[in-house]
Amino acid sequence: QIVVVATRNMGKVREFRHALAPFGKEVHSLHEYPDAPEVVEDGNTFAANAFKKAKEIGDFLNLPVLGDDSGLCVDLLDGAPGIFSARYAGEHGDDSANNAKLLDELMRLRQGDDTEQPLLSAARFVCALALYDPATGRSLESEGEVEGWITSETAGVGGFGYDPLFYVPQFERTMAELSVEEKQSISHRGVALERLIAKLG
Ligand code: ITT
Repeated sequence: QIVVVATRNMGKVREFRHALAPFGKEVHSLHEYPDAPEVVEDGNTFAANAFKKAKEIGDFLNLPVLGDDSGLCVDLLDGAPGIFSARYAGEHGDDSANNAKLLDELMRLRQGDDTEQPLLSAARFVCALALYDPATGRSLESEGEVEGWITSETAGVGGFGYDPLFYVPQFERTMAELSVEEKQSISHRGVALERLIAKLG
């Protein structure tokens, strides 16, 4: 049975495939539907954008669709980049430019601090999910978060996005150093998906 996720982000797709395979679900992304429209992410919240992705693609395909809107909120940056995480450095989805900009901003703010503290700021990843069914016009929604720290140096090659800079205290490693299973067990997306599945009953 197929689950359509309204995303072009292969990092997200990999995680959904891994999480849903045990339920016998095959995950399709928008790479399988090249004619699907571009969804303009102009909502003010993760939840609003997740719903928009699910509804616009669900109505277009006439199939139930899962939308994921997620991002990184950094305390020292008053919650930025937040809903703008994918295009923080300008170009959409340029992970290494986004990471470089995040480090630049934090280093600038920390200038004058003479501590050798490698953890630059507390931060959290947030994920909002919406599962929209065009047959009923209804949607199920959930949200998940994970708390961590932005480190001064990238580490690890797993995951995607800001994972190499996001230090997870429970594991004493960055998100990019975790296996897919480990990441899923604590991540914003893993938590949000668990909550959505619980709502599905
Ligand atoms: P779609 O809209 O096609 O799903 P996107 O990458 O544009 O793909 P978002 O608008 O939700 O998706 O932006 C999410 C950004 O937040 C993503 O590009 C990463 O920079 C960051 N992000 C989200 N989840 C992450 C995770 O698990 N690990 C690292 N970074 C993450």
